[in-house]
Amino acid sequence: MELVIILLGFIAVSTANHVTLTEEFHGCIPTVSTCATLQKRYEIYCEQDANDRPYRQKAQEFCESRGGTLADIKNRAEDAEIRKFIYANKMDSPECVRNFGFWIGLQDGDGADEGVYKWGDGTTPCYGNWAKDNPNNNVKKNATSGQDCVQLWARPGKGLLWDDEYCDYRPKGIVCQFIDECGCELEASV
Ligand SMILES: *[C@@H]1O[C@H](CO)[C@@H](O)[C@H](O)[C@H]1NC(C)=O
Ligand SMILES: [Ca+2]
Ligand SMILES: [Ca+2]
Repeated sequence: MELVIILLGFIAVSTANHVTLTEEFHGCIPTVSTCATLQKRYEIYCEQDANDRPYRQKAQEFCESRGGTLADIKNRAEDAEIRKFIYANKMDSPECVRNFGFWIGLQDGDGADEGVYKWGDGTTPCYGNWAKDNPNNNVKKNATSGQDCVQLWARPGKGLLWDDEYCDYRPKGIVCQFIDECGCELEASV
């Protein structure tokens, strides 16, 4: 019951602030589509509720509740489009993201998987746009896991470049994606 209340509160806060954008999906070698008109649509949300923990997991569940996932940014065009929308709608401001970031669908693991980054669909990134000195797996606030969840970094001067962040330390904005599969499937090329 508690969970339902928190989630509804989150939706009520967030829908007022969200922006939708649509673009053609270009995929990322070696992932190709069998369908020429596959569409990827994004929804970008201001900061989640401070009670919405664990933050990164709740962000993914929020996107899933809308029929999507956290965004996989597979190439420069998608990355640029998302940044352009955030800036055009002033969503990089503290009024939208007091904690200076937006969750995307990239994570690494711990132990042997430290530094092994995967998108939500299980693919390894073939495009990256990391902020200077990142990913750095900072362990100051979490000695066990360090930083395993990637954000678009909205701190002034960081340019929405990618930064690995603690998964459950600060609430963030959310970039969801929705793929219209138009009756076809993604296939891996040789
Ligand atoms: C450290 O991060 C892990 C994985 O996100 C989490 O399960 C754990 O609770 C965190 N520990 C602290 C002290 O925040
Ligand atoms: Ca890490
Ligand atoms: Ca970092």
